[in-house]
Amino acid sequence: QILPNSSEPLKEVRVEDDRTGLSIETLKRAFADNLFYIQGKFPEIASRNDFYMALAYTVRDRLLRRWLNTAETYTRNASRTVAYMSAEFLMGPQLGNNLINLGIYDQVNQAMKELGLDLEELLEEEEEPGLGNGGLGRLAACYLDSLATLEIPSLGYGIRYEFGIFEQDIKDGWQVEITDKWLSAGNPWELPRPEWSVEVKLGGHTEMRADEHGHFKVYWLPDKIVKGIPYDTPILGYKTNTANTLRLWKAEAVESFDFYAFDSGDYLGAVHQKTVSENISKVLYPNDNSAQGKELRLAQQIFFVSCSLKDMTRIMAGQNVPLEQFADKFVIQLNDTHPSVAIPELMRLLIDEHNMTWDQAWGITKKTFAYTNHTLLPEALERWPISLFGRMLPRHLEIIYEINNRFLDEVRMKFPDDVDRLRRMSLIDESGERYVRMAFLACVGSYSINGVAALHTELLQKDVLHDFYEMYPEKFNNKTNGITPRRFMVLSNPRLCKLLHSKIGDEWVKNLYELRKLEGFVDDPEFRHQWRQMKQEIKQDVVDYIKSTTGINVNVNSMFDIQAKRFHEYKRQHLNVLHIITLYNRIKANPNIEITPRTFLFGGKAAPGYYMAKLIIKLINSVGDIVNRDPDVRDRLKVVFLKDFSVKFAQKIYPAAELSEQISTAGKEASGTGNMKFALNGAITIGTLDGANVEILEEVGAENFFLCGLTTEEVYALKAKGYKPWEYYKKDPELKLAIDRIASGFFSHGDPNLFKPLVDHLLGNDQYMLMADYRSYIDTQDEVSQAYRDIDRWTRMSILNVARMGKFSSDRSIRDYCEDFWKIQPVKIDLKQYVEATA
Ligand code: GPW
Repeated sequence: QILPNSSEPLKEVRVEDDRTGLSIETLKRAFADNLFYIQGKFPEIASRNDFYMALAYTVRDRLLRRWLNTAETYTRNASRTVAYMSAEFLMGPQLGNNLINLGIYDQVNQAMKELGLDLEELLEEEEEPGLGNGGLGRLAACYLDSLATLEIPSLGYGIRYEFGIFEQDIKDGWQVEITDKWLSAGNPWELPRPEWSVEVKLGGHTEMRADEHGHFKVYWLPDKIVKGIPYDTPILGYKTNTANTLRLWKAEAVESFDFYAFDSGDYLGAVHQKTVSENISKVLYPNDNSAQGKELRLAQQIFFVSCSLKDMTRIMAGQNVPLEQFADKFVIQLNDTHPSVAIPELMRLLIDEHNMTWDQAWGITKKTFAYTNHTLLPEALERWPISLFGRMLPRHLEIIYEINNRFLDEVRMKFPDDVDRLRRMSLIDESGERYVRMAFLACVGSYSINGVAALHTELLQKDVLHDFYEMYPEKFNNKTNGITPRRFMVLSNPRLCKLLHSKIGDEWVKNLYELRKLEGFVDDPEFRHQWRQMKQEIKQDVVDYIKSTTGINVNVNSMFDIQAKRFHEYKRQHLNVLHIITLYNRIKANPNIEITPRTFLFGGKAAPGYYMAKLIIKLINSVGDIVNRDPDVRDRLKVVFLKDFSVKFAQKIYPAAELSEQISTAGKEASGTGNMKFALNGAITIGTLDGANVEILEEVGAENFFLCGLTTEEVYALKAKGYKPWEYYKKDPELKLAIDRIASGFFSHGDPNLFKPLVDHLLGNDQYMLMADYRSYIDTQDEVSQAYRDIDRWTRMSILNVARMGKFSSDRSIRDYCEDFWKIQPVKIDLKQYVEATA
């Protein structure tokens, strides 16, 4: 680090008021300045995006002061830091959230108004960074918000994908994918830090050679090197001065490659090499809860993990912390196994590049990592074919073999003469083609293993990781997921916030348990009236939105019944469809039947290669086409597929929900977090005893939750005794008719082939047991319809759901992580008037 050595160094630089001031006048001046000097536009020729950018830079300036203050404090104190490693960060739009967390939403709103602009419109303009698939990526983003709000020194480490999750269009009822060019208009929230670039080795082979002292050492001779460039985004806490960092790596070719190729005259070859390197951070894999085992994906994993670990050693060197203290300086949280190759990579760095002994390096590694498991689904558990793994990471494979040898010795010691156990627990699956089992590697290399909801953790211990639980019971713990109330309430639901403000103040934003105070108002008819009024206004906005985007007329007085999440058979969107068809069939059988009017809203993407999920989307649209047009229905049922579900869109939709569909097969959804977002916004859940639904039910009370379906034990028992979906179909006339209508081509212009694969699945093996849960689901839905007719009862339920959501704040989750095993304390950041310049 170069410090100015003049007798009067750049000690203090005055930070311009226009870059820090929060008054309306200052904000307006700063905005005009940024429009002129950054965008290079005057108002008459400025586009809406220019105005958005000018405002974004105005806000970023205000973040920068807090960001640099924070970095400076952490550096000076060499603070213990959480490194949250994740292949996905589904951040959502930044502008609105930063306004909320800075506490200047109203000022900026007013400033824009005085300039003749509309803040809402500018917020709409932002292209969100969709660098995640769903729950796992969004959880990472909520955790960054809570870490900053709780003033915990932390860094998010991930990949700066050039293309995030694809944009979804619907053509003829089918999903069509469009590439997500989120960076095309520029990203005002990030700062590239090329000076902190690092190099990552790939491929090649290893050799034993004597070093300069005559000691034998392993050398890895890669056949490829790529450069990682960090891009930093500030993560501001809510009404604190803490601004932590999200550091995402972009892959580029190293210059030496160009020189090499130029020398040999292979100009096109050099350019090609460049493309190959840059491919690494090109695109997010669009699979949720399914591991594809692709080479490029492994390259992404080692790429960001290696960059991040080297970045951490650089930080330590800058703070004069010796490498022996790695585990004291950093705790690395592995967001599922996607970053678990960090375990052998840290071993390699410590041994090969910093000359530690195996035992020293292993001692540090085991104290550094903590692993969060997010799924029980076998197809989502990552395993890498040994051949592929060894080709790309020959040194890491050697290290994994050595970890495995020593680990199996430990197992042998604890469980003598148990050969089958050794086979089951080996980090290498040798039952057929050989694989590295990444979840097992993560278990062995971490000091903590956590599930994401109580039931999920229990099932991990009983089932998927049972052997590891017996081996290391002390490592296992539960950390039930949470969501940030800043984005999913303060920012997204201003109407509800206003009402809450008038009754219980704003303390709940930082302490969500404060919502309990609402319970005192459930018996107040005036309050209940206001509550309903509020919901009605929000619903009307969505009605208008649907009308303008799809042309469909939705009855604002119908129940808004919403299922918004990734499409996956285990999540059972098609069970919801069977309910819609059942209601439709009842109307067809008796057009004058009494029916509670409902609007069924669906949102979510299917993985591009997941045929069955895409067929379910097509089914929803096909059923909608019939139901929405049939005059017998008389507008009592509407089915709407809201395309391109995203964080931005989610924020619009959760507040309007009245019924939240959380109907996964018991034992399949690790936690779910959409369930929490809906309930926090006053929707009532219809759900199975799965994931965090169990805990939501526990918190809100059974009388404020619609429970349906088999329990996990019942699912297991039914599987064991031989599940026959056909029998349910035969015995239940409503079920039979619903299935028959799909199978006959009723919803597919008479074509019985279109949905045949789906019908065959359901009547054949029905892996997710829709047939078994159908009757319970339908009967519970009938209770829902009854309850909705009792306006007072429904309103009470809605209020009590909100009042009892305290537990599901991500602040609670993060506090639990900190206290239980991160062992890390908040660090207060003083906001200085001046920023020191350290050249
Ligand atoms: F398979 N989750 C997800 F475990 O969104 F890696 N994507 C994924 O690829 C995986 C899990 C993985 C979700 C879980 O499905 C959901 O139940 C959970 O609430 C969420 O992760 C956050 O923990």
